[in-house]
Amino acid sequence: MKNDSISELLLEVRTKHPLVHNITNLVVTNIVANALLAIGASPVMAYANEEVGDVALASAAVALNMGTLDSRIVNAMEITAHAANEGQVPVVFDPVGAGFTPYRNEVATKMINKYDLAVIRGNTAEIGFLVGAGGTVKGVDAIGVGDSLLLRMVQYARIQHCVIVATGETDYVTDGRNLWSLRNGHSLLATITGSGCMLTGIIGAFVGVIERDASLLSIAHTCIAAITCYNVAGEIAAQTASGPGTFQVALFDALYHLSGDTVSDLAKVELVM
Ligand code: ATP
Ligand code: TZP
Ligand code: MG
Ligand code: MG
Repeated sequence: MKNDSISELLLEVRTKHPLVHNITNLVVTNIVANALLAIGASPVMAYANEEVGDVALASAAVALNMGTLDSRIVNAMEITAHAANEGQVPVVFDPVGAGFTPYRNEVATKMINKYDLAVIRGNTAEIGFLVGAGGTVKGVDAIGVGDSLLLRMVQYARIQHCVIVATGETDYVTDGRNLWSLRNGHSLLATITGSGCMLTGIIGAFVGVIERDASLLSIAHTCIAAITCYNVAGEIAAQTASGPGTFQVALFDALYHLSGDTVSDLAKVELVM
């Protein structure tokens, strides 16, 4: 993947202002909307069963996040995913806390098996659990990574026909054939809640500006662009932050002012296999 395509995709987000329908969690709703606005997208948070199908169909992409589940939200996620699939609107799924409780595992498995998901984005432990590679989930945080994660991720993406993103200090992206490692970001991202949830929304914004029938390779490139923009913004924010509080504020500013050229210069993307 060429670094200049990262800045082209960022420019597309800033000029098209894609509408991203988020069903996200109670902890992060506001910051996900603000992160999307800062990067140039247009967020809408909508949960009512009566309208989610219409909202999904009017959107450029849908981002579904399992952070604070209940049966009403699961129902809304199902109606949304069904409508999005019918309308060829790409769905990004964040299996927050998969591996932590049987309920989360059941919902994640159902969403993955029943609907076409363009991208599944979780931390390494959540993805490790889903792909059968182990890893330990403590609430919504990763504390251990299984050895076989990378190979199993690739196999799982091929079987499910989707792109899988596993984040952490190093992020991994696969389209089921290729595997990339991404080494941008900053440890302060792990000190604020919602850093993964904001990234999931931003991946939605980027996937929302490419063609609806894009190949998995092209969706994977788009995820790499989104993650690299976000993580370079994290690096820039860390330069002025004195801790998690100032870091979160600086992250919005960095997303807003982010230069495509800077991202291209600082990108650390490698094809692993
Ligand atoms: P968790 O629930 O464990 O916080 P998450 O869903 O928030 O997981 P993370 O894996 O923390 O997701 O990733 C969120 C973002 O933070 C990603 O962009 C990732 O690259 C970045 N990130 C997380 N930890 C680090 C780190 N130690 N160094 C650099 N970047 C990091
Ligand atoms: N509890 C349920 S959802 C949530 C918490 C703390 C936020 C998780 O956000 P992230 O981005 O996965 O760290
Ligand atoms: Mg986090
Ligand atoms: Mg998460």
